[in-house]
Amino acid sequence: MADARIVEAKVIVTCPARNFVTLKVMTADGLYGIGDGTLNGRELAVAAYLRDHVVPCLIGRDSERIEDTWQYLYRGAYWRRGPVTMASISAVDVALWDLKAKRAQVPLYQLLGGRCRESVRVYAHANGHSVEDLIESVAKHIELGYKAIRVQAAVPGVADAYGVPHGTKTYEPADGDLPREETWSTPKYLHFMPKLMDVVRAKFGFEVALLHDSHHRLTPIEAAALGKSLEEYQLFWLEDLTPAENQDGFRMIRQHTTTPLAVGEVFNSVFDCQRLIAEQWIDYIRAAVTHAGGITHLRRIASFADLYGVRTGCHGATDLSPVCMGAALHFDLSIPNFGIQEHMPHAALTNEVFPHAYSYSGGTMVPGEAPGHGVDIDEALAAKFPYKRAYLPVCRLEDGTLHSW
Ligand code: GCO
Ligand code: MG
Repeated sequence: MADARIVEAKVIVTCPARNFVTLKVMTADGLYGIGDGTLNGRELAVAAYLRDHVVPCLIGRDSERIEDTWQYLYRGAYWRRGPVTMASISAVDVALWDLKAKRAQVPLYQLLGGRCRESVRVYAHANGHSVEDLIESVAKHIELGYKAIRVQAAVPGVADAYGVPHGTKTYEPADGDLPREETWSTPKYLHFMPKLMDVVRAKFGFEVALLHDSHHRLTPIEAAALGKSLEEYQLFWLEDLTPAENQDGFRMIRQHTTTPLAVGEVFNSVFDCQRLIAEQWIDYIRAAVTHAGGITHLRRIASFADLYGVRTGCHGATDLSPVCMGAALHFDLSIPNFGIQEHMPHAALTNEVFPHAYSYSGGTMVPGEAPGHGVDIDEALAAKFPYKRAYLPVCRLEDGTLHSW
């Protein structure tokens, strides 16, 4: 008889090219499941929350009771929501889904209702220090088979545009032992963007889907102006135009432009997007498995969004571990209102520490057929890369005012 009681749960913090927080949950019958709890720049807060407050509550619980465990950790804490809490709950939730699917010996998507599609459409990141560099980067990604590409380029006269690497390194924003300070100008950006999109469309035509991320830097009226100025370039989406703490800010953007809107990579609960979705102010919800309470809560968000014709576009940056990517691909495959999945490939070293069943080909990904979510952690290798403090940058306007990064 299988004994699914939890006997141990380990928090593993490792830095193979960048920091990751992983929870490994073990059951009495010798199975284990793993979940991702990485919160970029604040990793150790999640590790402590898990180790000191969550793990003691897990020992002896029935690992098969996923929903009940979710409710226990969410309602039971009294203090609800917040990125640290929700990343911790997610780590547990994904580990339990992994365990349940392994015990049933099926790939996770089978427990989520089975496949709604054959594969998952993904988008890549192209960027450049100049328009020419960007064009080269887009061409390279088209060659790799991507049909959807996010474009970010340096803005003339602006010291640090979002999404462009410093020097020749691969883009990885959390690179400072203390937060690096970047400088930003919205007027210069708004002036430049239509020119940029004009060049990209002239060069590549309208077949490739183009996306762009404003990274929370605009006011609602600036965002509305940007959306309007880019309409003729028919973008797949404009992302994070304005900070979304005030969901009503999106009402104004929506009144002025038909450019599709995506938001939500920093959301951690359905309550962060309840009005955005119900008022149909957005087209894509970007919440991620790791930051929005795991598969259990992300399914709830997606089901709610489906009622209003809003599709998903899960965050998939490198600061979400391969465990998150694996879980996201099972989720993407199984929901009716899937839109697109972000794909920012991990470093080779990260992939070595997290061997996985998922794969990319021709602009799409599949999670693979391994039981569970199909992602593992090589603990011995992980132990060779201890945590290294790393911060995301902060952003200031040209007069020194602190702005959203
Ligand atoms: C995106 C993002 C990210 C974030 C990063 C912060 O992929 O759309 O905006 O790259 O900046 O995840 O930790
Ligand atoms: Mg983003």
